[in-house]
Amino acid sequence: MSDKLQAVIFDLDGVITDTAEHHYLAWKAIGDELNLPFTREFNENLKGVSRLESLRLLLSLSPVELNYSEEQLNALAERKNDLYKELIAQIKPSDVLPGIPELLGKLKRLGIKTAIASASKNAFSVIKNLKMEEQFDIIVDAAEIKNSKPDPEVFLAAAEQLGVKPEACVGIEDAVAGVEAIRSAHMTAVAIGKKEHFPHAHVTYSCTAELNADALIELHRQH
Ligand code: B16
Ligand code: MG
Repeated sequence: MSDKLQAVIFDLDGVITDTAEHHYLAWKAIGDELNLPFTREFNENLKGVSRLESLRLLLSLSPVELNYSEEQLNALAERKNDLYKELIAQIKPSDVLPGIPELLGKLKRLGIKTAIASASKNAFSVIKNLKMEEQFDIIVDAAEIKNSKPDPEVFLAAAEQLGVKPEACVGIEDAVAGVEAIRSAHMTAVAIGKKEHFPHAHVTYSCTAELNADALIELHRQH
């Protein structure tokens, strides 16, 4: 049996709010400009992955070899980010995903700590627009993380900053790379999305409304 559950570590985009959709729309605009066959299915590979790595994946869809200079690549990534920032400027408190406020409230009452472990350098802006700055014990600064998901670094940093052992944590993710990161961090992994995308998750829920503190405690106890 594992240690008692002490912390729940949340991914941001696609778990706390639907910014996964905003990332998709911004990349889709860049893909359309470059005439790349970018689909929602392919977008699953970009979730949780850093901005430049996402661009590299997008460009890999080209049937011909693209020889962009580093400067051109940075300009494309910056343009995607400008589009994304325009979209997230509209985010408001009611955009928090169903079930999240109730889950955070229950975890607080139970004395279970919470953190955000996002790959996004825009995470603080999103949390600010949601007016959720006070609701998490820790928000890891993505700018301080050297190795992006699937590397466990951001989840391990969250546990360390909370002062808990990784084994005492549950991680919640909507990305394949994110679930791998949680597993590599030796945490209990909860996925949000389609079951077939997440063979390595300990449990997969179709949406955040299905999250429940008692079920997370029980799941963690079993792993
Ligand atoms: P940015 P998460 C990730 O956030 C997104 O899933 C991914 O699509 C994005 O490329 C990455 O953040 C970097 O974001 O360009 O804003 O720095 O899911 O880990 O919260
Ligand atoms: Mg995500």
